[in-house]
Amino acid sequence: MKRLVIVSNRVPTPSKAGTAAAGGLAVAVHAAMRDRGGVWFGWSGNVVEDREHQPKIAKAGKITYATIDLTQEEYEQYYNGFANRTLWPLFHYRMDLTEFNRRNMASYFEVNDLFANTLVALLKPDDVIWVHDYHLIPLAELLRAKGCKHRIGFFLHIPWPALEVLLALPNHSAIVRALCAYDQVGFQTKDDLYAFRQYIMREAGGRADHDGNVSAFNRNLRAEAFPIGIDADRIADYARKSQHSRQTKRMLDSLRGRQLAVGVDRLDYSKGLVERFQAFEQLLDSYPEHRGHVVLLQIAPPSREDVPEYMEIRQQLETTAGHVNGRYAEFDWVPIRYLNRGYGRQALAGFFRISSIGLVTPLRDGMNLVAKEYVAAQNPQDPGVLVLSRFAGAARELEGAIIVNPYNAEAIADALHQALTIPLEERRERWSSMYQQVRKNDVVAWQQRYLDALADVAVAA
Ligand code: ADQ
Repeated sequence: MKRLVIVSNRVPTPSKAGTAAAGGLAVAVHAAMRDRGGVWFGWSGNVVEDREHQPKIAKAGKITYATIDLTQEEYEQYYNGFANRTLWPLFHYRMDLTEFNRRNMASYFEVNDLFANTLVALLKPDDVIWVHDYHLIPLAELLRAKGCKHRIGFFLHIPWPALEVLLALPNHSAIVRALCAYDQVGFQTKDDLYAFRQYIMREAGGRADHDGNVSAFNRNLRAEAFPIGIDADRIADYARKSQHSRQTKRMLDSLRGRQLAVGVDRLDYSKGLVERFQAFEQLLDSYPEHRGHVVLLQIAPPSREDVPEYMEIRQQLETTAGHVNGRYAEFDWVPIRYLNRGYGRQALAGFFRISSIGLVTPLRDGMNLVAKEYVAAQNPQDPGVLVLSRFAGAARELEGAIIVNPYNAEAIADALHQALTIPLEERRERWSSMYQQVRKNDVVAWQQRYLDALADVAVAA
């Protein structure tokens, strides 16, 4: 088997690679690499004054970690700037939050060039390279410019925006041209793929057929949807074990027979958290019978704290939680328990298992792994109900969920009421179809499908 080289912006330290602290991409990539092994290359997460020219190498199990540091300026312009204040908001349809300037864009290409230079020195002739996510779209084009003839695939973890939205990016053409330097581009859903094909055909004057063949910018490549999965058996196992843990018992004791709805998200404006709290308030408003009988547990550790929009969303959320609790709390019941911290995967699985509702209502999300983790963690005899945004990629696969429009507080309140009162038989039916899907398309199946397809691409010699 050829050696696999994975490239992602951030490479977690070996001890953190499989933990929840690592976030969606890292959890998935680590699970995918655990058995096959290979090299994982990217940013160490450290910001330094003077960078060393050689990457740091560390080994754990079958994985070799190769990392480089960034300077303060690169961190601000490439990472906080173009990646997280331009591409992230735009690709999540937040044109109002999208900031664009040429300095940040130049830094984005410079850091990609730094990645390319460092990576070239690590490569063996037969390596297969798999690049992840929006931080590194230009990498293949820059590698090719240095003579790299390898098979290179790309997977986008976030949504690909509709044509009209993407056109608001001043350098959209350079970005899509760069993407076409890959041999295979993978998206989370068919909707993302469709939007990409629209750009190729209508804006780039290229061709994109229904079989996934794309020709544009003098390149032929493949583009397909590869919905990402989770390590379903492991989560199910964690959940079974942790239902008897001290932490889960303490949680159950504190509920005193009340029903629990759970939300677990990075603190990000794309996750629809303010709207979620408002919808929960609407539930208490429209259905007074649930007052005092249901609790919303929202776990949301801060992320990207140096970006101003993330400070703002944090404040808004605190204000909204305070408002709902101030309005409805009793001396022995608080409607929203809002926790600004992360938990281990095992503890989370235990919380999922004892929750009657998994509440996943992003305004836009490439996939949303939490939705799948919630399903995997349920007790088959007495499963909870997933209330899921139609704008999460996961909604395309999890048809047993109650699908909601995350902007519509009244409709979410109705869905929550339905979920709280649904008969056991229907809960089981809904859950079992979702569980089968989550197990069938787990993270190993995902990486296998992606890499098999990449191996089949006809690459120009
Ligand atoms: P994220 O935006 O990070 O991922 P998500 O898919 O939900 O979103 O993954 C988050 C991961 O971190 C999950 O495994 C979850 O359990 C964990 N996590 C979240 N909050 C946590 C907390 N408070 N404590 C502990 N663990 C927590 C990006 C895209 C998604 C896409 C993934 C993978 O935005 O759309 O699904 O990559 O492709």
